[in-house]
Amino acid sequence: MGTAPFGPFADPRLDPIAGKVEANGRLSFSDGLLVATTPDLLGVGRIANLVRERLHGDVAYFNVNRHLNPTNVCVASCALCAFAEKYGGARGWTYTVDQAVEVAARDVTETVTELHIVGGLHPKLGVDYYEALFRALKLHFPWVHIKALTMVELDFLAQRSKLSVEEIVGRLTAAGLDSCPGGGAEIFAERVRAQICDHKTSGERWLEIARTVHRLGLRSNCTMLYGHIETPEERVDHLIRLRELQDSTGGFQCFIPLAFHPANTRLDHLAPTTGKLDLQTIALSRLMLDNIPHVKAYWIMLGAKTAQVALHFGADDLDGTVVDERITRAAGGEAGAGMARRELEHLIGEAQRVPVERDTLYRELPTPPEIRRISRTNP
Ligand code: V47
Repeated sequence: MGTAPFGPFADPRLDPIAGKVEANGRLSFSDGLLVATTPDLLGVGRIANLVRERLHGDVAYFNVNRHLNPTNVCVASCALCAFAEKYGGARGWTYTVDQAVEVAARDVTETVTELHIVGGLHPKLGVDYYEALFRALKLHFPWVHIKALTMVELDFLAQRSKLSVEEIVGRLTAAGLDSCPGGGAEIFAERVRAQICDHKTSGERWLEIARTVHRLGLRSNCTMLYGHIETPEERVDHLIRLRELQDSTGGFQCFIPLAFHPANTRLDHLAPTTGKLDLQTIALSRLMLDNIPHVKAYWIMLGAKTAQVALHFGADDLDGTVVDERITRAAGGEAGAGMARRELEHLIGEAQRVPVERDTLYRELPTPPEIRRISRTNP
């Protein structure tokens, strides 16, 4: 029999999990494994939704953002990646600072609140390039939050410049860096990293750099790439390692499960993720990460349809308008052109959630009057 208010579960093994969650208890590794592997998708969805509504009620967040990839040139050659190009390769690009500002200026209007900036590990770009880039972007778009550079990129910059991560982060913050995105975490288990990403940052090192970033006062996000060669045990282990770090720093604001896209990668023999795995991973994340406030259903990787349903499986955020996304597009994703604010609001509203625009730090933003007018005339 199920535990009130849930009613019976198709998989009765979920009963004690629901009981623990209702009592605000923490799920163990074996609880997580059950949540990750049960055939009862709707059961885990209902439990995750309880947590999601306890934290955020009916609200679903989105933001108005643009991606900017100053370079795709990368010294690593990760099997999971379709975005990177070797130095000197025909598909490579590297913007000068002026070119990067020009690309951003194409669509950074006053309604854009965030630039999401990541790129390859370029052998010739040092910390001075990123300092100049952030300074120029702040000069042109002073209202925009710069969320830039993964733990892997910070590690690479530190090694390349023979400086500590503290020094790199200090210099970049002085130049305009406001927070860090969550990429590059992939799966922490070394068995998997050895096969899917040969960049040198280990799982341990990724966590160590995140700890440093938080200690220096910056917020960051965290991710998990799933749906390739990892086991459910490795997924749960990844989440527990993030939870442990969050217990200690409190610096993660959002977790984003990233659905692997195999096209154009060296793992293109793998099948794309299924709807069940996508939704179950959202629910698993919400249930295991009891100390990270937000779980993002990144519509670019999930597709808008699954992301909408994920708002009832534990997710409270869809990310944003995401103009000019290139990493997923390179791997066969079809959403690179971005989504209008009105479409995001419609997706959220149709899912019976209340759309709330946020900034990168999850502060609620008032709807600008001109947007209110447009929304009224074009519902
Ligand atoms: O680090 C790379 C992953 C990440 C593929 O912090 C792939 O708010 C799927 O981290 N299929 C970049 N995934 C995206 C990312 C992100 C996205 C949105 C918001 C935030 C945030 C962070 O994408 C990479 C890597 O883990 N990735 N290749 C691929 N073929």
